Amino acid sequence: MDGLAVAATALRQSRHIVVFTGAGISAESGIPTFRDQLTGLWSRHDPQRLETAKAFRANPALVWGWYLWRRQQMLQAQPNAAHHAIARLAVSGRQVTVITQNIDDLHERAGSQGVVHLHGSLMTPKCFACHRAAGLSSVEQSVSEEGELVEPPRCTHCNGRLRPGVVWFGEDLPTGAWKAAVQAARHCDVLLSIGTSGVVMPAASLPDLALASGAVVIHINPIDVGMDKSKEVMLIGDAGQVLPTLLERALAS
Ligand code: BV8
Ligand code: ZN
Repeated sequence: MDGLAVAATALRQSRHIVVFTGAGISAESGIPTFRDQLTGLWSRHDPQRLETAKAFRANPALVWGWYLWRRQQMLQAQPNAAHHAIARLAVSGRQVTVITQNIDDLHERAGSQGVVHLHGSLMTPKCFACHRAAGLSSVEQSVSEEGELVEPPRCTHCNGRLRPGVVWFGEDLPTGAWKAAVQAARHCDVLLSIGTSGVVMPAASLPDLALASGAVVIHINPIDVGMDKSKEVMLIGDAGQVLPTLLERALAS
């Protein structure tokens, strides 16, 4: 049986599916990924310069401006066919847990509920000093181009600088989110790993955890990211094409 048929059969027979996504699922919505050459964010700058608390301390206006730019890109983007296919999966009578490394809200806007954000979200700024959540109204500012410096707003409680509500390198993942993700990976029948290069830990350990727990892992990516383990399927292609086709095959009665 070809990969698509194996994957469709596994999904059809599953009771609990984990959908684990990375930046690649938002690529067809026009949001740059990290590693893709040319368009990738990390091909234009060093993540350690922008995605750490140390970077924020050193240059809050640069980091805050960059996240404002990314938030604007997200608000101008629309969920794509892959996000919508995942939302449809959740109403197919199975338990579906969506776990994402992305900080955009495209899964939610496509209708997915209870999305587990391992690395936080652009929608939840908080105070760098007292960690209190700050309402979105605090993010009225806008930027006209990437790299523009914007001084972060101040916390109404302690006057500390606001920061993006994301997980930076060297920061712990939100405990509740990580626990829920490990639990789901341990107990699912199928884990769909979509649009991730599998580099950033500990998030990237989830497919291995699912495999070790006896699940089938299906990768969807234009490049082969498979680890050649048994019960692992590699579907080469764009998520916006492959996922709707796969679900059509799997859910066709
Ligand atoms: C932590 C939020 C404990 C911010 C991000 C081992 C164990 C634990 C930690 C470490 C470890 N080894 C190293 C570490 C440290 C570090 C780490 O993993 N470093 C890496 C670089 C080696 N991890 C951490 O610091 C984590 N914290 O472990 O806490 C701790 C505490 C103190 C001290 C030490 C440890 C926190 C990491 C979180 C970082 N924050 N994001 C923001 O977004 O700005 S990471 C960010 O990068 C994303 O969230 C994501 O996780 C990662 C990017 O990966 P992808 O999503 O996969 O995107 P990428 O561009 O790489 O790939 C896109 C893929 O899509 C490609 O494969 C492409 O082919 C494909 N694609 C393209 N188009 C399509 C497509 N696929 C389908 N369809 C398409 N159309
Ligand atoms: Zn504060």
